[in-house]
Amino acid sequence: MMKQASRKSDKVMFRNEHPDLSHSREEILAGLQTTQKTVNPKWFYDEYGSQLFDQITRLPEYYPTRTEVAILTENCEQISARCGHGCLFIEPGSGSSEKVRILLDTLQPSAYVPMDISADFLQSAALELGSEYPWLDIYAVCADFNQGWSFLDDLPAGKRVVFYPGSTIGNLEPNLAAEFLIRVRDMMGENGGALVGVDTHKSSDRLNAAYNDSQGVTAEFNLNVLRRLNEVMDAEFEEDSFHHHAFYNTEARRIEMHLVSEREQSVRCNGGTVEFALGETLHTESSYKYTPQSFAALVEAAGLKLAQSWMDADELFSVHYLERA
Ligand code: SAH
Ligand code: AVI
Repeated sequence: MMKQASRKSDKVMFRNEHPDLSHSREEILAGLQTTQKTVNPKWFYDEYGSQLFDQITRLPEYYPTRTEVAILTENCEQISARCGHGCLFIEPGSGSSEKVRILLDTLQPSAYVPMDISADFLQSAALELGSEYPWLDIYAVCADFNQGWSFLDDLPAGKRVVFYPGSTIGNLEPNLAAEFLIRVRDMMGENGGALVGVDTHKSSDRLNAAYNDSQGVTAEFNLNVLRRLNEVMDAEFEEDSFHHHAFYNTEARRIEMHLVSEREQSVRCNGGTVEFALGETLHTESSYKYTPQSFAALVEAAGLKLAQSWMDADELFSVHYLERA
């Protein structure tokens, strides 16, 4: 049984390990003080941000979710056999836990561990999943997946498999993605694995459209960071003083999302001020795209190997099963 966990039902447990406010403030302030101002994309996700992301997944331009869902659906038997029936299935950045539903009946894990920074959204998603799958043990953990995963020590023993779909790995800078994979490798032990969804490098047109949707949902998602900064940093960012800008940086092979300052402004933040020149940007997210080869190189640098990979016919998205090298 998990320490400090609150029991939401017989089968659904919830544990809150959200980083404390002073730590969060220091981290955000450091990003606002660099030459290219940046904020970690985890700050998109409160209840509203998580809902906006769910809307993004259903947009006609946003191909990654429906492509990955098709890959998981078509290869469910093979993927479940790779992961191993009865494994402990851990999903960092689980969001609405939609994709795990594709695998659950076939995989029959010993337990499912959704892990997310968005506390309330995680809790409702876990309860809903629990009501749909009454046989499933769910240990929901609100935590930053870039920090320690020591809570896993309190969970049932057995093969551990990390499920990291959605190309969330693409939101980590490559050096941090390698560190993340090293943590996964350490955590999975000798016989564990990881099932990772990765968006592929492709035409700029397709990528630019996916991050500049015609309904403006991605723009709203991007601007939600300002609302989060206002709450967490006691700041006064004005939404209509910034606009959404996203583009594929072909050289770096990443989508960059920025908020562009529409004027010269001095924004009250954390008891001080943050200065923006006209046109200066706050870099809110990168979304790296990989070829199977460049992803294999990343994985190998972390002491892992691609044991099996699946792609759709148009090679828009890839899913990889990783094991220790
Ligand atoms: N796995 C789901 C959701 C992906 S969206 C899918 O494939 O559809 C990315 C998710 O990661 C969001 O739910 C967000 O809240 C969460 N997230 C982002 N950064 C995080 C961090 N540092 N720690 C924990 N969760 C994070
Ligand atoms: C969660 N993550 C993989 C999404 C992505 O595509 O990088 C977040 C997102 N940002 C804008 N649209 C979707």
